[in-house]
Amino acid sequence: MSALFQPFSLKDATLRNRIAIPPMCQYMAVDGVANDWHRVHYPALARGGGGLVIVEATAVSPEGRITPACLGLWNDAQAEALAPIAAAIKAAGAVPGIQIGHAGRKASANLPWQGDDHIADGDPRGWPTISPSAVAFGAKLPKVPKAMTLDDIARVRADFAAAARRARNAGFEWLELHFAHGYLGQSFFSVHANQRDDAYGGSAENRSRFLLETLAAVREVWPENRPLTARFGVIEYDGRDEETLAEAIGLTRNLKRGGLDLLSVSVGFSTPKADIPWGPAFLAPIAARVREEAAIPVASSWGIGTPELAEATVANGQLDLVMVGRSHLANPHWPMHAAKVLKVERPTWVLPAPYAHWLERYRTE
Ligand code: FNR
Ligand code: 531
Repeated sequence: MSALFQPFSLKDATLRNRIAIPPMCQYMAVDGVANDWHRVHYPALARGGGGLVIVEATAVSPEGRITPACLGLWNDAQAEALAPIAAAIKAAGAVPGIQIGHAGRKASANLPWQGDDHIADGDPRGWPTISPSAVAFGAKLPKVPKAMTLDDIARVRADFAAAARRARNAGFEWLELHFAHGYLGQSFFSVHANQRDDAYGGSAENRSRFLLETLAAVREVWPENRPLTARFGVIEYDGRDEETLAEAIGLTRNLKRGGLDLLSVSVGFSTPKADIPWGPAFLAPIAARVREEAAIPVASSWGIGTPELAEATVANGQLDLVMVGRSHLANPHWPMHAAKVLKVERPTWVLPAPYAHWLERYRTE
C-alpha cells in the first residue's frame, strides 16, 4: 500500500494524495495580472494528478514583487484574473492553493534568464527596495534597501491581509505565506538581514514579531476551515545551524499557536555565503525534526524527484506532503508516472474520473 497515494485532510481540505506542486515563479505576468500562460500552466499541473497545486509567489504590493513579471494580489483585477485558475485547478481534482509574499531586499530584480540580478539604479523598470535594516543581500543583489519604519511594517502587514482576503474571494482553498528564501518574512527572522534595535530586532522573539503579527492579521481574514500555512527557512547552512534550528522550531511552535496549520520547511537563503548540501531530499531529515519538535504537519521539497524517494519520505514519517517542483516542469503528469512506478492499484487517487474510467479498465500498455 503506497503511503504517497493516501489522501490527506487538513481542516476542510482533502488532498487525493500526498503530492503537492510547490509554488514556482513563472515570471510571465504584466502588471501582476495572470494571463493565458498561467491559465494553461496551472490547470495542466492539476490534471497530472497531484493533490495540491500552489500558485507561485504572488506579491502583496507592487514593490513586493521579485521581478516586474511576477503575479500580484494588490488589486481586484489581479484577483479576478486568478479566480478561473483556482476554479480550473479544483475542476481537475486538486486543491487550489496560492502563496503570497513580499520580496523585500531581493525585489526589483531581472528575470532569471535575463541576469537574475538587481535592475540597475536609474533603469525605470526597477524600484527602491525595503527590508528590516539597510543591509544588502550581496552578490548579484547588491542594492542597499531602505530600513522599514514602523509605518512601513504596519502597511506591509495590512497588504498581506488584503491579499489574503482577495485570495479567499478568488476561490483559493489553501494559503501559504512566503516567509522563506531570503524575502521579507525570512529577513525579519534572519540575523544576516535584521540588525534592528527596536521591538522587531535583536532577540529571536523580536525577530519573530513581524511573522507572528502578519500571521495574526491574515488569520483574521482567512477562513478558519481552509488551511493557513507558511513556507519558512529553518536553516541557513551558514555555520550557526543548530542555533537557527532551535530558534526556528520555537517560532514554529508560536506560529502554530497563532493558527498555522502546516509548515512548508525550506532553506533561509538569507546570505550568499551559505554552503548548501544540495542533494536528493537533503532537507527531509530537517523537516522531520521540525515535524517532531513543533508537533505540526510539514511539507518539504528539494530534490525529491523520483517516485521511490517521494514514497520513502512519507512512509518513513519525515513528511506529510512531498513538494515535487522541477520534475513537474518536465512532466506535468508526474503523479501518474509515480502511480505506475509504485504500482498503485487505485489510480482514482491520482486520476480525474474521465481519465480513471478508461485507464483503470483498458490498460493501454
Ligand atoms: C521555485 N521555488 C519557489 N519557492 C517558493 O516558495 N515560491 C516560489 O514562487 C518559487 N519559485 C520557483 C521558481 C522556479 C523556476 C523554481 C525552479 C523554484 C522553489 C520550489 O518551490 C521548490 O521548493 C524547489 O524548486 C525545490 O524543489 P524541487 O524543484 O527540487 O522539487
Ligand atoms: C530558490 C531556488 C534556488 C535554487 C534552485 C531552485 C530554487 N528559488 C526561490 C524562488 C524564486 C526562484 C529561486 C522563490 O521562492 C520565489
